[in-house]
Amino acid sequence: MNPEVVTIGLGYIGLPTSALIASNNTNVLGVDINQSVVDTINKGKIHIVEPDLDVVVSKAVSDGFLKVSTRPTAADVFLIVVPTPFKGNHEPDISFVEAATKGIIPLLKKGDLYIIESTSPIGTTEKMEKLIYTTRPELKDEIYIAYCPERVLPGNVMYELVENDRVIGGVNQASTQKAISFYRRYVKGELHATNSRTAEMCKLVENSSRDSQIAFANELSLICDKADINVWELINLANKHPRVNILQPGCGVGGHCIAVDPYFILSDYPAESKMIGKAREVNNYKSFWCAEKIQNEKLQFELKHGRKPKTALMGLAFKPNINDLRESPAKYIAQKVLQNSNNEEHFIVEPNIDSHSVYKLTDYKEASEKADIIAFLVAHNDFKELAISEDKIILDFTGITK
Ligand code: SAJ
Repeated sequence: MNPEVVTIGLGYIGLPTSALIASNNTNVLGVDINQSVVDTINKGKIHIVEPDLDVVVSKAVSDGFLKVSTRPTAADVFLIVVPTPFKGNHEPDISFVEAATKGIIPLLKKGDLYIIESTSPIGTTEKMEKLIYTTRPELKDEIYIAYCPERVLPGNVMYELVENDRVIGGVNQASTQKAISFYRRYVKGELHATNSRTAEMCKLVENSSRDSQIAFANELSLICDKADINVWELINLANKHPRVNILQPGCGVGGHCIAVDPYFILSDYPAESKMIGKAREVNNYKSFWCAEKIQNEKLQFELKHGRKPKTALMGLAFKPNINDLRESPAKYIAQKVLQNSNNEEHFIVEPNIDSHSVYKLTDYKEASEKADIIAFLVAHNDFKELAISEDKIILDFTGITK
């Protein structure tokens, strides 16, 4: 018997989505090109770190509602949840969406629903519609095609998949309504109808908006450093205004969404995307600036003490309390500092992972005791409980010691 739903891509979003749908007693076939991912999930296990996901996957697999394979089969609903990275020049790469679509085109039949969830440049859904109907002209207007972006926060995915509102844009009204009735079975949040282009842009805008807001905070941190003002105190005070809500500066913006999605607008609309582009520049520059700051502090120490300092680099993850290092500014800073090092000692700390293929990791307490300079790159909760002796030089890029 064919599954009702086929999901293509079993990563950070595809696997939780497949598991959620299957846990509602819907037969799901999850598809991934990576055989080891398929083998892991078929054993009821998971290959990513996300709270509560293991339990839901293991139950859905043992109940028989979630099966996984490297090949799709016919189904009634197809969800495309593959990555859309960018190429070297920051241009979006939709080749995975295209390949996934090509893989299911021969399986499509009248009445099927095809949905893209992958973050995509504007017009991708229409492009895939064209691809489908060029290959299978007899299906023209006989299937439903829509775009529905995910907007879940890593670390809280299983809750947000159900509770968040969703934006759903079909290539026509019938497609929008068909997709809405599908998501209504699994999502408690409101489902907002629109067209596919607006839905695509909405996802890009959400993350670009956050990027711009963080850039504002990061810019303030640079100004405050020169003006000898504590930026954390400043933001806290400014936020006492009823209509001001400034975010927190950090050592840059990382992850695979906020640091990536703005380029999807920028590369298609370069002349118009002035602020969006500037925000990316400011956030990237902040990481470079942090690395320089550490470098300078090391030189000052050597001049003053006549010996090279020991430096602790606290955190490698792209944000607090996770083990995900993708596009991590902290990792970039560590890399830069080590590249410029002249055989002095560094302690690389990341309490959320056991080991790293490049860096030798040091326990955070040991590192903070042994180091002369302690640079906080990520505000992990573990670091908050550290009792740091007064003779240490602290570079706090995260506000953790504020
Ligand atoms: N950051 C700051 N200062 C802040 C907040 C965040 O420097 O005040 C930094 C973080 O340290 C991190 C980066 O920004 O390096 C991104 O972290 P995040 O927690 O803001 O977001 P992500 O990347 O984990 O998830 C985002 C979310 N989008 C928005 O909040 C608009 C999530 O809802 C999306 O689903 C996700 O991107 C995605 O998949 O697109």
